[in-house]
Amino acid sequence: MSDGPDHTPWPAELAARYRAAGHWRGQTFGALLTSLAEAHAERTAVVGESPAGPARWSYRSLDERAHRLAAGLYGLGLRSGDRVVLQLPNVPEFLPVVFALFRLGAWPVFALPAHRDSELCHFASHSEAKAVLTVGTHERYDHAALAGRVAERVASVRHVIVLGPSDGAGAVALDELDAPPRELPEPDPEGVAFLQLSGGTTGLPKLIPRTHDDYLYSVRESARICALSPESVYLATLPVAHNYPLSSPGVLGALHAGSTVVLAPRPDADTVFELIERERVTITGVVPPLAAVWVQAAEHTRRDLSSLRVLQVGGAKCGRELAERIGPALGCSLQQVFGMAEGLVNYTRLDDPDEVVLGTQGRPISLDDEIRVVDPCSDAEVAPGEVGALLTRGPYTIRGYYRAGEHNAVAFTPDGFYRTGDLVRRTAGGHIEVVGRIKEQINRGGEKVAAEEVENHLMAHPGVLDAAVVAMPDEQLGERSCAYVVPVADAPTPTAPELRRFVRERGVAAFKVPDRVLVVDAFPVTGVGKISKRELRAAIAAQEFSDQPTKG
Ligand code: AMP
Ligand code: DBH
Repeated sequence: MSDGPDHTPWPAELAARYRAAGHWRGQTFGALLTSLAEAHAERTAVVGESPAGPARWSYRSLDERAHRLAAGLYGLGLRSGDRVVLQLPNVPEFLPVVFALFRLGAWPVFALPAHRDSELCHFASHSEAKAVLTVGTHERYDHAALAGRVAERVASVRHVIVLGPSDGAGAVALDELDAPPRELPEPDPEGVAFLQLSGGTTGLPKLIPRTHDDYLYSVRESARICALSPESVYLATLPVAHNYPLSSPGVLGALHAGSTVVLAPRPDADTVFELIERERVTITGVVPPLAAVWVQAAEHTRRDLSSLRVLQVGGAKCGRELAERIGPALGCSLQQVFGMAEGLVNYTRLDDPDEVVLGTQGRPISLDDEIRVVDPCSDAEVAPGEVGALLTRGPYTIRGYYRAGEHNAVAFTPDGFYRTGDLVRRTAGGHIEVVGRIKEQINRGGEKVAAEEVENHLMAHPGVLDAAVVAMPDEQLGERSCAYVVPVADAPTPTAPELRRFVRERGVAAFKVPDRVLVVDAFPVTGVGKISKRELRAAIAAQEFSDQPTKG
């Protein structure tokens, strides 16, 4: 699994073209923050709730914090190229921490707050991380203890760094990593800046190496496409380490434009509407199920939402009906976003006609984003307007996952196109409509679940002979996961609640625990004897379930 290079560079000829076109400008994220602090010194950069209380930091203060923290992390022993698993919720410290790591040239690995032992151990061991940087307790979960277990199990991890109170022995308090700024060598702008996560389709989530140059290009263009300015206020509603709220345009796009970033500690309508009113938020991004909840809540709210100009919806398909309700209910424009941590991001533009905004997932950021819509079997391009698998290549789409040679051979075409696994149709105007997918993944309201990862957890149970996880349609989340399980013949047959508990207790993010488990005698098979997931999906879609997915 640790075969393959850390980073697969673009071919020299294309890299030269991206530089000549001005896409790649040779600027690092650290240098960007330095220039932002000069341009917007006392303007508010970030607003949020830190464990220490409310925070409101200027660009100058953010810059100073990042410098001092970089020096503190250096003092601890972290160096350029070291990997650091980062698990922070939506706290203001997220920003100085990532910029400190960028300045140091250490690579954050962007874990989500929902990740547990299984995922964090994988990120740490696969990246041979030197440190885990986390929060003490968040949403009543002890993240410091989780990080401690990772440090025990993964030999490369030498430091656990904790934001806020924790009683973890041996952990370093983030607050103590405050040192006078020091000169640090400037990282290579064409080198890796961080490892982002893929929702994945196979066993375990893949790590995605993104460079300063490529990511900064997508961030700069995203800020322009979303019309961000120093007057804008961007609210990070989703977990900020995710590629979407990080970069599309996300907190980085907002800072790039000199806007104010507000971090929502929770995405519920009460919390968010209060923040929109108080901070005069102009733009935020959500997943479709959250948009649906807000649309309903907006009917009764007494909060003043009039500052909101744009609601972005992405991460999963926004249906036409929901799309049509957003403008009238929230008094703002809808922007659809179809992106992926591997690179390509599509937006509907703010001046697109209604047909495009309501009925498509937008078009790519860049004219240099190459798009192919192909027959999944032959890779031959389909006729214009027909449905096919989306392949893409371009100035901010990776050429290979981190240390994943074998997987790269199937995830990319020989000429370097990334196989997104999405089924799309391209309109005559060049807009993309997502119509489905060929990858074995469940998109649970924007949270991606790799079928194989969950199948592996289920098959670790002694009573399970075989498992197949498929998506089932769901009114609220778009999809939920359904696990079909064939029990071992001569052992007690495990029950559905038992198997769900078993998966949860193996230490996985809660959204990966199968929503429904069905124990069956055998799987339907295809002509060549493979499990027919198509038939399993059809079976679950045809059934009417009056009962709710089991909880607990
Ligand atoms: P990841 O590769 O884990 O970053 O997940 C990206 C995937 O999320 C895409 O390949 C799509 O399958 C899905 N996705 C993201 N945005 C949208 C959208 N607006 N509509 C439909 N699917 C989306
Ligand atoms: O789902 C995603 O991964 C996603 C959605 C919208 C994304 O990575 C992005 C925008 O950048």
